[in-house]
Amino acid sequence: MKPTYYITTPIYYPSDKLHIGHSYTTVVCDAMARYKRMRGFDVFYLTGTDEHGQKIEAKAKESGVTPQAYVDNILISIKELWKTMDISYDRFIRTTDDYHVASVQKIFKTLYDKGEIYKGAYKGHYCKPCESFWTESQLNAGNCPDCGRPVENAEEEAYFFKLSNYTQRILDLYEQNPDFLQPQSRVNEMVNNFLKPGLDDLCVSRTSFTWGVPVTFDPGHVVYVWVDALSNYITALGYENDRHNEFNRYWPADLHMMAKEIIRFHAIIWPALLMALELPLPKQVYGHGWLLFDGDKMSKSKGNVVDPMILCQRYGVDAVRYFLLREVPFGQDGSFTNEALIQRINADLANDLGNLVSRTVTMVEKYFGGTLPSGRIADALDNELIEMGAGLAAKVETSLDQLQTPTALSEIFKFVSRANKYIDETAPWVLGKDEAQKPRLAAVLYNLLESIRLAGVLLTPFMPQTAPKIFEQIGAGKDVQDWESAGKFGLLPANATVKRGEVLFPRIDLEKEMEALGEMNAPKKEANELKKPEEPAKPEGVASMIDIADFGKVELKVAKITECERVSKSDKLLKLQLDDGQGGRQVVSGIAQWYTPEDLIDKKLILVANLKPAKLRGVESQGMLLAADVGDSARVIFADDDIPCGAKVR
Ligand code: ME8
Repeated sequence: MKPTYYITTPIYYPSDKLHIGHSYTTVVCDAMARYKRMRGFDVFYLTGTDEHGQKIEAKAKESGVTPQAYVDNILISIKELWKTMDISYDRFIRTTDDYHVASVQKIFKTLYDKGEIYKGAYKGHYCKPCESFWTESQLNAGNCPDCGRPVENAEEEAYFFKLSNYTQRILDLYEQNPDFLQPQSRVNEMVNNFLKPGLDDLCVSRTSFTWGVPVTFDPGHVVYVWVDALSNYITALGYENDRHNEFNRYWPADLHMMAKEIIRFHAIIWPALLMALELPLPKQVYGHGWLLFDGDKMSKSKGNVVDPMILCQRYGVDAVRYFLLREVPFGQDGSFTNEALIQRINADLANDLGNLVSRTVTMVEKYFGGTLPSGRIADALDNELIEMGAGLAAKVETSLDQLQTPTALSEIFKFVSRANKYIDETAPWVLGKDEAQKPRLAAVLYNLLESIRLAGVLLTPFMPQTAPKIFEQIGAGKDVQDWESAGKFGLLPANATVKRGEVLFPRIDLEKEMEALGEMNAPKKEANELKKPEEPAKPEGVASMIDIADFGKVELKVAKITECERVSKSDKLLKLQLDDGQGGRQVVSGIAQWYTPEDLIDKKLILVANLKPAKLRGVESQGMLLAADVGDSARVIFADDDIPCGAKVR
């Protein structure tokens, strides 16, 4: 029996179009799934959509459709994207699938019957945009401490999961299974920010909205977010339902993959729920870094989304996949820029790989009419290439077994470069001039074809559309395309016939392309946009006008962030120490969802210096910093580094 490998992406919110950040996780998982299949594993790759909740309910209302119609519509583009990107998932789960809903209801009831869930009340104030309840003492001047917007009074009957009982068991889990949560830095984050201070019980039902899984034994309650969402990993396999039947075969999961912002839910709440259900725990939870765009986490709400569909249309699916898998050291944050993408395509794919294939195939056609003779003369010059080729699969395996797709690809491309260098060293065009050198020339070209085959096999999980094109051009049959065949140099039959094909990766003119992209991004000018309205009472989007004296009451100053850390037990708050040019001060700000402390240290920002101090989550805040609202999120307004601390802003 084959060993099994169960890998999952998060289930994505279908609240908007998916962006290149979602493609990142999905493509990494796809490469791993393909790799494991090639290595003989019985793979199950799960992805899907997380379709319930108040946000979706509100968005549907805004669009004038039912929530179900709203998610059905977005689902079409999500599935289309995964099809385009060649994502080889084995199942796509929607949390609105009837079997999932029924399973979640059973799971909730089981937890209740076991005494793991109890009824309580959620009292306080509710911030609608943040979907957060706040207690009186947490409010900032009566407003939401995260976004500063007004809140509504609220008290809600709710069920709670006894998460607080699991603090020690989760700590033990990390200690006894160092691989459970990776990379290691995420463990420190969980332990210091959440486990050491002690876990709070978790609100798991709501009555203030209806778009969710109904609680069977208490009408009016719907299951709240994480019990519904996290359970997808087991309901998709048939846990507590008859629709599917793979639970025993694939559970526990080998790998839950996601970016770092939802690690807490997967590495604390999920194992606690599974412990409560007395089910085995996943073998690994991996929190990769963020793809940053202009230094920000790219997200749907920030307006700086790069549409993966457009990128695939312009550059080809495999070029985009290659970039995602190659560019960013896995586990860390990395930048996405169109320029970097184009440079990678030109340097690695067009110049190195594409050229190697087209030069080699052209020479085999030119000197031998497309088929090499069997008589070949070897030379000591060949040894380095052959040895490197024979050892390549093992190196790629080592990297991939640690999820390091960038290292695996870098090894393959080192070999591709080595093969290109081999062409320069052996100078086939010189050998081709002398009939007596033909057997030597045949050996050189065979070594090149074989090198290309090895690279093609090992590139298959990453670039599933390019590998077959390579095999076709070099005449490599199915029997020399499997993973095992990459472990040996010399398996391509001597009489393989090459066939020149299309250029694999056309070179892109960087300057022209950047210009074209710039035009695509430029806001479209309406014909009447240039006409000024006659006498505007106030600019559009402005709530009320003030005079200069009103503005003068606000003291704005430039300050530098000297220290920064998360406020414990809060997902949203960061505590910043600022050099304000006057001995320093502490400010607490609700930006932890969008910035890590490392993003902020040493940056300069604009401080509202004369705001009355307030306590946020019990931590004193002396002022606030300026940030721009972008969709549902906030972006800090940074100041130039050469402006001195304490400089007045007016
Ligand atoms: O969190 N860089 O869904 P979501 C890298 N429904 N990865 C990114 C990214 C970026 N800039 N932006 C998004 C949810 N991702 C919940 C999950 S799971 C039971 C429920 C990827 O649509 C990354 O994998 O907000 C991140 O964790 C996920 O999308 C969040 O997707």
